[in-house]
Amino acid sequence: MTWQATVLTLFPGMFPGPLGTSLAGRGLERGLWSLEARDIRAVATDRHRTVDDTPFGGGAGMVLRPDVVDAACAAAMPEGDARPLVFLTPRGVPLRQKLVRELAAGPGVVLLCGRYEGVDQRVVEARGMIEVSIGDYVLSGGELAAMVLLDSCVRLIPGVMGAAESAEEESFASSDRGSLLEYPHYTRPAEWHGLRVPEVLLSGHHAEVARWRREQSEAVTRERRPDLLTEQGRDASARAPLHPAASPA
Ligand code: 6GU
Repeated sequence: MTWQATVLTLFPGMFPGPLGTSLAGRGLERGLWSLEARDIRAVATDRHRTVDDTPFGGGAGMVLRPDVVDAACAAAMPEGDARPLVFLTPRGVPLRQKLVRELAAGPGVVLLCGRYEGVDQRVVEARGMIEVSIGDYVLSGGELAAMVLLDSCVRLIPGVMGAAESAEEESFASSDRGSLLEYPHYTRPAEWHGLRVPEVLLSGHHAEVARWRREQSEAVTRERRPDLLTEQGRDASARAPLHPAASPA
């Protein structure tokens, strides 16, 4: 019944971290979801608890060994565990609200956090891992990305969000890439340092407010995220080749 998150990491002390506070933390305390951070190093068998080795073919950095990662997965997932296994890596498919909704609707997730240069690709494929990235920038490990993914899922679990916070109306809410960025928000005072709140919001004309907000949403989306307005942009991740080098020019 409880949505179960297991994180496989070399730095279990990073969890729950920020997920232990705010909405997610309250949901955790109330048993609406669970979080287990497991140390990958705990399954290493040799004297030095080795988890990584140098990359075949040469190059910088270290690669997590497939036997160690496989043992960590096996130890974390009981026989018949139906939870998807997600590997956080900048090589992954971009995280979108559609995937977040799908993961949140299931039994939970097992998250593998990469460190060093990466994880041996054989265990990634043998375990059928979904490779996910949270954006086009490089983090020093998958742990912060795992927290981002978990936060985005947990807020969709029934009961986690209070009445005050609505999961609806927000940017990407209705159909993720088919939606618009949010309109700007204002509260009291109506004048601050000589700056007035847009008069239409004080008018009490609900239809005009709705129209102004829609126009603002369209304008900011056109300015910042024109890709969200075109079918091409919406479908870009679906059509993105898994192996760019092999795609036609
Ligand atoms: Cl999932 N991991 C790392 N290390 N860097 C990232 C990322 C993930 N997503 C964006 N950058």
